[in-house]
Amino acid sequence: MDRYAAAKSFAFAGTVTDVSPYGNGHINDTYAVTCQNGDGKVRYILQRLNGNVFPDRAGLMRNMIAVTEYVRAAVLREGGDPERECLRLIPTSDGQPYLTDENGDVWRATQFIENTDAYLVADDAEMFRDAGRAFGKFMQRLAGFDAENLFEVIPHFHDTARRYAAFVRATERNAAGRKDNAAAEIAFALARREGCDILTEGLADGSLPVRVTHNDTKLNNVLIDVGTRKAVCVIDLDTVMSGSMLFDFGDGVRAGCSTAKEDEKDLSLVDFDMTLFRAFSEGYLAGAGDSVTENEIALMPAAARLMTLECGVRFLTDYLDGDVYFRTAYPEHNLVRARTQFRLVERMEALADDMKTVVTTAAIAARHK
Ligand code: ADP
Ligand code: GN1
Ligand code: MG
Repeated sequence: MDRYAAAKSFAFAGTVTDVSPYGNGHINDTYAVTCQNGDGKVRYILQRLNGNVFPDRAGLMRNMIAVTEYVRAAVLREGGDPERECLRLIPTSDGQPYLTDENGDVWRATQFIENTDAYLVADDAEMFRDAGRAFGKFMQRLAGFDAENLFEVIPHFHDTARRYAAFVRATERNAAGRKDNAAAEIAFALARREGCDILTEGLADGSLPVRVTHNDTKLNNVLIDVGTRKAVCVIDLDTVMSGSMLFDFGDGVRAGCSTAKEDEKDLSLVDFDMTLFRAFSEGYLAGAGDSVTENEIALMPAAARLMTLECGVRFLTDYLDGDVYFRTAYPEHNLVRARTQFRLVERMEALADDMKTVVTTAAIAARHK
C-alpha cells in the first residue's frame, strides 16, 4: 500500500492533502501527513514499521498502547499536557489502533507535536540537560509499570556480548566482501571485547535493578520545543522493554555528547564534550529521581563508553553484512558511523577519570535537591 492510501485509512480530522517523508530515523519510514480541516491545517505523523527489524509488530504495538496509556496517566497526575508530553495513537477509520495492509506492512499514526524539533546535535548544554531530564523522567514515570507485561520486541537488544558474537560471525561471513576495507575498525573493536558483559551480568546477578527502559535514547528521540528549548516529549517507543537505567543513560551520552553528527566523515571534528556530559548527567539524574542506586551511579561512565562501543560494533556489523539493518544513504555510511563511535570510545577512555568526577558530583547535587 502506498503512503497516501495508508494515510486515507486513518481517522484524521479533515482531508489528507500531503504525505511527505519526515525526520532522520534509521529504522521506520516516517511521514508527515497534512490534512485540510475547514480553514485550518492539521498535521499527523504516519509510520510504516520496519518488518525486518520488528518481526512481531503486533507485540510491539501492544507495548506502545500500554506504555502511552500509562505515561498519559502520569502526565495528567502531574498536571501536564498529555497532548504534548505523550504520543497518542490515532485509530484507523474502522477503529483499529493500527493498520495492517495487504502486504502485511504495519502502519501507525500519532498526533504531530507542533513547534518542536528533533536535533541530531545539541545546540547547547542547557538543551541537552533538559533532554537528559526528559529521558530520566520517562523511566521514572514507568517505575510502577510491570515489566512482565511488556513483550520483548528485540531480545537481547543491549546485550553487548551477543552483539560482539554477531559481529565476529559477520567478519567470518564477510557477506558483502568489505572486510579488508574495515581492517582497522575490526581490530579496534576486537581489542575491546573484554568486560563487555558488565551490564547484562549486573542485571542477571541482581546488582543492577531491572527497570522499564526506553533503550533508544538518542537525542533525536526527544522532541524539543523550538521556543522554550525545553524537552517536550520522548518518542520512538518501539524498543521500550525491561533493561537497565544504564542502557538509557549510556546511549543518551553516546548520541549527544559528541561535538559532531553520528555520521561525520571528518574525524578531527569528533570529540567527547565534557560540558555536555556534565549537563546530561545532571539532567538525567534529576529526572530519574531517588531510586537510582549507588551501583548504577558508579557504572554510569563505564556504561556511556560501553553503549558507544556497542553501537559502533552494530554499525560495523551492518557494514560487513551489506547494510541490511540501518537505513544508509551511501555504501560507506555504516563504516563512517562506526568510526565516529570508536573515536568517541577512545576519547572516553582518555577522559575516564574526569567522567567519574563529573558523575559523582552530579549524583551528590541530585541527592541534595
Ligand atoms: P525511527 O525508529 O525510524 O527513528 P522515530 O519514531 O524516531 O522513528 O521517528 C523519526 C523522526 O520523526 C523523529 O526523529 C522525529 O523527528 C519525527 N517524529 C516522530 N514522531 C513525531 C511526532 N509525534 N511529532 C513530531 N515529530 C515526530
Ligand atoms: C536506531 O530508530 P532510531 O533511528 O532512533 C537504532 C538504535 C541505534 C540508533 C543509532 C531499533 O535508532 O538502537 O542506537 O539507530 N534503533 C533500533 O543511531 O535498532
Ligand atoms: Mg528514532
